[in-house]
Amino acid sequence: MQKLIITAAITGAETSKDLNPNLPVTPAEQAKDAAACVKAGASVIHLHVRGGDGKPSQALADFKASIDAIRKACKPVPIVQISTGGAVGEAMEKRIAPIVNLKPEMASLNINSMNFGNDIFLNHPQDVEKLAKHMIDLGVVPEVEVYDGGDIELAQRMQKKGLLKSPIHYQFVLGVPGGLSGEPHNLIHMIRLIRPEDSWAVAGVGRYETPLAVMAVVMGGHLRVGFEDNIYYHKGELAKSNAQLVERIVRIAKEVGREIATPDDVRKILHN
Ligand code: KMH
Ligand code: ZN
Repeated sequence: MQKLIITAAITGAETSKDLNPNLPVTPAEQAKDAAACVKAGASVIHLHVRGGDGKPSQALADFKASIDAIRKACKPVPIVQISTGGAVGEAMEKRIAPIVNLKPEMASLNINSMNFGNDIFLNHPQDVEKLAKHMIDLGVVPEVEVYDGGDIELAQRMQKKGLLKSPIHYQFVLGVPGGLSGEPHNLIHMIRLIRPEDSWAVAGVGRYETPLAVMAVVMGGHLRVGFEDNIYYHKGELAKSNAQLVERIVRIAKEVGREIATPDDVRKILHN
């Protein structure tokens, strides 16, 4: 099995301090939490940023402030994966701008539209194509966010058109109302749809986070934990930090003998 890539999705766009006061939103809070996640074993930080008002932002200055603070605080320096999903309703130009201007090592890429809770997450084919082309041209590694089986077939069609390089690295985001739920058989179904050369990670939303992460550990996949997807440590008990969630899955991985990837390991695994 490949070494385990642990991504910490520390902030997200749909969460707020009202739901969990420990949510990091300022660059300083994000840097402190990311440093603890990296120390615990996370190698990738999936990054959404907030503006001064605490609301989701795609502003370059906000991304730059958080990325600089995270890179300074973390040892070793993690892969900072910029979110191009942003918050639902965000204009595509603003979602593309951080890629073109900041040229991150890695970024998320959402390729399909869907109902997302009570909202619509719109990803027009022409916009997706534009974003995917920028990523190829700039050497930004895409993590293809997929929420249902049809998204995988769409990614394979994009690959045929030269919009995605092979192998594809997928994030199966399971449990969003509007996408596939996080039942174990759904993860198995998603894994069966991808090509043998491709790699996968899973992000279970809410109560699905830990069981799906454990499945990834033993099945040879990779995983994502963090407040973007889940704010609880146990049912009814808020997590104290993102690092607490990373620490738990690292303990489990070590118990079953799965080695943890460092950021440099991830660079070798994913930079093709
Ligand atoms: N906030 C969601 C609408 C991503 O980061 O690429 C989209 C999202 C996915 O979080
Ligand atoms: Zn995200």
